[in-house]
This record gives sequence, structure tokens and C-alpha cells, in this order.
Amino acid sequence: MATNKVFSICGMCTVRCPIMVEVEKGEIQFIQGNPHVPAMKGAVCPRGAAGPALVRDKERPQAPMMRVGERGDGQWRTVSWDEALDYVAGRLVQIKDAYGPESIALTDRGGPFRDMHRAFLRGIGTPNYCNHDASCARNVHHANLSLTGLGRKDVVYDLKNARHVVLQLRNIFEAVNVQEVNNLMDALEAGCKLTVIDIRANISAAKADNFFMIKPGTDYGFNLAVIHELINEKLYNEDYVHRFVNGLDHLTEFVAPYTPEWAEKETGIPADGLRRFVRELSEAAPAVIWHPGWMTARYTQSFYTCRSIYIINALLGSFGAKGGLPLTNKPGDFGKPGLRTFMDLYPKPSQKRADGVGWKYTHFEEGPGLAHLLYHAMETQDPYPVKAYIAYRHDPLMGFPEPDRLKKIFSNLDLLVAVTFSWSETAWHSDVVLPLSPYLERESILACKNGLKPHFFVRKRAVDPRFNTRADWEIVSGLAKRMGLDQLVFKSVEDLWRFQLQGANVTMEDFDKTGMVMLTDTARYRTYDDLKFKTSSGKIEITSEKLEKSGFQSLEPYQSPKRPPEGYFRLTFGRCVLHTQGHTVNNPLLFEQMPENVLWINAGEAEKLKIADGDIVTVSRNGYSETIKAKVTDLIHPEAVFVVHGFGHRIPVESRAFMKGLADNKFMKNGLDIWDPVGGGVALQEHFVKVSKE
Ligand SMILES: Nc1nc2c(c(=O)[nH]1)N[C@H]1C(S)=C(S)[C@@H](COP(=O)(O)OP(=O)(O)OC[C@H]3O[C@@H](n4cnc5c(=O)[nH]c(N)nc54)[C@H](O)[C@@H]3O)O[C@H]1N2
Ligand SMILES: Nc1nc2c(c(=O)[nH]1)N[C@H]1C(S)=C(S)[C@@H](COP(=O)(O)OP(=O)(O)OC[C@H]3O[C@@H](n4cnc5c(=O)[nH]c(N)nc54)[C@H](O)[C@@H]3O)O[C@H]1N2
Ligand code: SF4
Ligand SMILES: [Mo]
Repeated sequence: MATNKVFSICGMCTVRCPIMVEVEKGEIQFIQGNPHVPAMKGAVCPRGAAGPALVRDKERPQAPMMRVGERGDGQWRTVSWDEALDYVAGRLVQIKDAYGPESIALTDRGGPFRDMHRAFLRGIGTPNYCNHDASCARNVHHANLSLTGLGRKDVVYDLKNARHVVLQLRNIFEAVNVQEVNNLMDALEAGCKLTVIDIRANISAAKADNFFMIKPGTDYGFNLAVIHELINEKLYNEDYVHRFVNGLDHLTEFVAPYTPEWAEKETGIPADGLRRFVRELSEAAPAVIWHPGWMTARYTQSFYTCRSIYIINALLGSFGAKGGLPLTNKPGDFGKPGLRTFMDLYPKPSQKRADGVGWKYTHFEEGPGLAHLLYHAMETQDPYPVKAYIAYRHDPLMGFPEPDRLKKIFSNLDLLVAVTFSWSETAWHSDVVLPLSPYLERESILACKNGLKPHFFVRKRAVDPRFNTRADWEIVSGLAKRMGLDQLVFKSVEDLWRFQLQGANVTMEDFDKTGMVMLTDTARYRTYDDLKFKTSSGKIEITSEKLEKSGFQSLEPYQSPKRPPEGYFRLTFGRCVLHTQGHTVNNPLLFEQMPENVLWINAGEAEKLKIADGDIVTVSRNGYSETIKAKVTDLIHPEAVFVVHGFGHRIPVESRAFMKGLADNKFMKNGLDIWDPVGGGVALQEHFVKVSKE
């Protein structure tokens, strides 16, 4: 039997690992990491291995559907693609004529495949594109911009060559990126040290040389004491700082009160442990990666936590260093052209954004805006009404706080469309569901991965769609055709790829051998002479002009977090290796492995509440409550309880996930209004819940 091997890109999470899919008679037999990418080591994670179960799952949207009853009633009429696309395009045109193009908004999941969505919005003439990042990594991104002018992804985590890696608010061994895990494992085997700073002992902590259990929400205080120690003991990289950092005096003065002894009281981490750790960092520098965090939409001061981490990396000379945070290379760094973009087909709309980014909030980067502020605009009609909303690979009713308020906000919309490969709370509440083919059944636009060795890559379909679903480009093209946006209409994916490759000196055949086109053979690290930052001085700027012009401080004094009232705990959350956000709970294979989340609670606290391991407990807040099984453990800080995010589905068509586990976002009262004003991220961990035995 002939086995067909297809190079493609995993789509079970946002990491998008390169994969090789073995197919026989139109059925997927096996998925492995692309063997031409050494850091994959032929592996995928458990979710990546569960891709075939997603393809076979009959409990995903199988054809376009239009709502029959009220929003959320779950009564659907299956329609043809023509009917669905005619309807959506027709409504978009009507809404545009009645309220202006800016009344149309789209949010998606970011990443390398969104160029066509954004071009579509530009074609319509609306500036209202947002991605999910206000609920994920915006604070990190803005923190780096404010210090170096570089974005979050303009530096690489060179884990393989690191000598000391610090994970704070980052759980690499469970919130997986396969290449990062493999690179870090290699480094650890070669003697790299690992320090984990977390509110609980996660799997990464189990592999760490140093584990510091920190009081929730006090990370910024800990980091200020680290900076204090680095400067006071002259443990920073003086040569580097002299060359590349502006503002050391200001920083020195600012951290003066934040001694390790002060930090011990605030964070619970002993001063001598901090001192020892700082010495270790200094010895390993500059091959140190203090990871700036990823899911940092947690506190109202998270921006400054992330900024303090980048400052520490700067003091250690890690920015630009091998084994540290070398700068990302782009095709142009090797004299190569990039891919042609769809976005350039249309001018940037001149209207101001509904979320206020760029005009009301000048310190935020415009690109993906801030979705919660878009929802505020939908709620208040200020600065103008938003009447049509396309949630494209995005499930805000699970990924943002206050789903009931969001539903009320959405009642101001004349059109709510979900484009998705699985059911989601948002799809269930929409007017039209446009079913996307899962990644194994669809092609995507070509994309470029910047990094030490930039390359183009392609997602090809491994098998044909088994239901009446379509690829992204087919959906966007179908709408574009009906709305007169002819430049976005492509008859075949080959035409589309050809468009992207114009001027790149690459053909589709070049992808055949490995699924990629490398733009260089050797990784490029910058020497000191090539190292320039994107600030006006070309250096790392402790004082950010942009922040200060917008009325914020570059170095903000630490604020001690509120303590939970008696009987209450801070609700914290994160990832596990078996699920991705909210969209894999109903996957038959992954559900079998982990059907529900449990509530981590500290053993001492549980005893006071007479809660034993495995008991069912009630979690409540302001009259809202849910039940969940308790995991009683010493491995979590007494002030916190913890759940894996993504559970608590309430959609009857998902027979497996239905009513299983707890939905953390429902306990975040006023959560859409509680956000970090400097970094822009929502502050999802500023919420306390009461726990009692059922
Ligand atoms: N309370 C709370 N809120 C959170 C979080 C939390 O831990 N707790 N985590 C936050 C984080 S880090 C993030 S990134 C956001 C995530 O929030 P979302 O991006 O909304 O989460 P996903 O579940 O990935 O949802 C994407 C939706 O798109 C659909 N989809 C369609 N095509 C694809 C595809 O090709 N790939 C993928 N992956 N999905 C597709 C999925 O079926 C799903 O319905 O939520 C954030 N919100
Ligand atoms: N398996 C799997 N992998 C994924 C994903 C997935 O859904 N599943 N999603 C991907 C996405 S979108 C993202 S954003 C990343 C997220 O990647 P991470 O941000 O690394 O993952 P999380 O589990 O959200 O959080 C990391 C750690 O922060 C800890 N933490 C919580 N509060 C505090 C605090 O106050 N202080 C400190 N120091 N630690 C705290 C949690 O206990 C957790 O161990 O993962 C990506 N990879
Ligand atoms: S980390 Fe796992 S789920 Fe995510 S893209 Fe890679 S293999 Fe797929
Ligand atoms: Mo995320």
C-alpha cells in the first residue's frame, strides 16, 4: 500500500509545529514532527497526535449553518455555502452602507496566517481588526517595545545554547512548544541550570535546580530586588550596559528601597535564596534567558513585571547574545525578499479604531488592537456603533471574562458570524457558522517564520475535507467575490501561493522536499558592532519617552497586591499538556485522557475547610457558583486556587465536554473593565473566589 507523506503544519495549538503526515487511502495513519527540522526530533505533543480524532469527530460543524431561533437557542438550519456567503456578504454591505465601513469588526487568533483577513478588512475600509492578544501576551509585547523598540517576537529564545533559564509565569514543559521543550532538554543535559518561579510546583518545577514558590501577584517586587542585587553587588555585565543601556543611574536610584530583605516579606522568597540565585545568573551571563512570560494577561501591574524581566536580561547582556535573547532575523537580513502581502493590496483605512488604540491610547501598538476595548465600544457605541462582528478562529465567550455581559453586548450587533472548525460558546451564540476545515483537511496561505534561520513554510492538506467545510482562503475569497473585492478572489490555492511568491525567487516545487524553503543555512547571531535597538538612541532605554508622553512612568513603584478576604482565594489558571485552551475538551482522544479540570488547593487551607483530596467543592463569587473536584496538595501557594483553563462547556452538541469541569472566566466579575492600563492586557487574576465543601 502506497503511503503518501505530506509535509504540513500542526493546528492543534498556536505554536504551529512543522509535521509530516502519513496518509493511506485518504485516511491519516500517523503524524510526526517534520524530520527535516532537527529540533522537532520527530515528535509531536499529545494534542498534535490527536489531530486525526479531530478530523473524524462528527461533533464539529459539518456544514454552514444559520440560526433559526433566538441567539444561543441552538436551533440551526443547514444551508449551502452559496446561501451562507450570500447572506453574510449581503449583510456586511448593508451594514457598511448604513453605518459606515468602520461598523464592521473582526477578531482572530493572530499568527502567520492572518494576512488575508486583514486585507479583507482593509478592502472593506474598516480599521477594526483585533486578535486575542489582549487576553494573552500583549503586556509582554508592549514591555519589550517600551524598552528596546523590539516586539515580543523580535527576539529568539535560544534555549539550546543557554546556561541558565528562568521560567517565571512560564511553564514550558506543560504549555508546550515542541521545539522549545527539546531545545531546553538538550541544554539541561549539557548542564544548563533551570530556575522556576511560580505559585505552584508545576512539571517545569519538577525539573528545576531552583524552585521559588512565590506569593501570587508579587513577581514585580521579586524582580526589583533582583535588579537591586545585580546593581548593588556589581553583578551585571558592565561592558554591555555601558555600550547598550541608557538610564542605569535612574534605575539604580529607583530600586534602592527594594532590597532582598524587603522582597522576602513581600514575596515569601528568602533573601539568601534570591542572593544565591542572582550570583548564579551573573556567572552564566550572557547565556541567560529569563523568559519574559507568555500568558501574562493576569494582573493590573503585569506590564511592569514583564518590563522588569527585560531589564534584567539587559543587565545580564542577554539581548543579542548566543544562548540568550538573540535578535530575530528576517529575510531582508540575508538580502532576500519576503512574501508578497495581501494587506498591501489596499490602503490602510484612515478612520480611527473603535478600541481607541492609536488615538485615545497612543502608547499601544495599533496592529491587533485590544479586543476588550472593542467590546467596550460595541457596548457604548462610543466612538461609533459597531454593528457586524466576525469571530474568526476566536472564542471570546470562553477566552474573555464576563460571558453574560458579552452576550448582552453582542445584542447590539446586527450580525455575528463565527468561522471555526469546532463548536465554541461563541459559535453557538452566533447568527451564522461558517465551518472551517480542520488543519489536516485544509491548505493555508504561505507564511514566513522569522528567527535565527528564517524560512518560508506551507500548510498542505493531508486529506480531503470529509464534511462540507472549507479552508480560510476559500471563505475569505468567497466573501470578497460577493463584495467586489476582486483582488482577494483566487480560483485555486496554487494561484494564491503564486501571488505570494511573486518577487521571492522561489517556486512551489521548492517546498516539495521538506515542506520549507530555508533562506539561509547558518544561524546568524549579531556581534556587538551589529547590535542596534529600535529606539531613538539605538540603545536599550530604561526611560521610555513614549510611555512618559502618555502619562505613565517608565519605572512604576511596586504595588502590593490585594490579599484575599478570609475564606477566599485568588483564582489562578494555566495550561496542561493534554488540552489547548477551550477547543480540545471535546476531542474524543483528549477527552478520554482528561475529561475535566480539578481545583488545586493548598493542603493546609483545605484542612481548615475540611476538604479532602477528591471531594466535590463549590466555588462561588457574587451569587454565581459551580462545583468541581478538589486536588488537595502542598504544591500550591495558600493564597491561590488553580484550574486548567478551557473547561465548563455548555453546548449540548458537544456530548463529551458538555457540563464537564469549571469555567474560570465566569468568576471574573467586571473582568472586562479590569485591565493593565500600561500593557493593555486584561487582568484575569485579580479575582477572588470562595471555596466550600459541597
Ligand atoms: N479565564 C481565562 N481566559 C483566558 C485564558 C485563561 O487561561 N483563562 N487564556 C488566554 C489565552 S493564553 C489565549 S491564547 C486565549 C485563547 O482564546 P481563543 O483564541 O478564543 O481560544 P481557542 O480555544 O484557541 O479558540 C479558538 C477558536 O477557534 C477555532 N479554530 C478554528 N480554526 C482553528 C485553528 O486552525 N487552530 C486553532 N487553534 N483554533 C481554531 C477553535 O475551534 C476555537 O473555537 O484565551 C485567553 N483567555
Ligand atoms: N499544552 C498546551 N500548550 C500551550 C497552550 C495550551 O493551551 N496547551 N496554549 C499556548 C498559548 S496560547 C499560550 S499563551 C502559552 C501559555 O504558556 P504559559 O504562560 O507558560 O502557560 P500558563 O500555564 O498559562 O502559565 C504559566 C504558569 O504561570 C503560573 N502562574 C500563575 N500566576 C502566577 C503568578 O502570580 N506568579 C508566577 N510566578 N506564576 C504564576 C501558573 O501556575 C503556570 O504554571 O501556552 C501555549 N502552549
Ligand atoms: S505544540 Fe503540540 S499541538 Fe501545538 S502545534 Fe506543536 S504538536 Fe501541535
Ligand atoms: Mo495564549
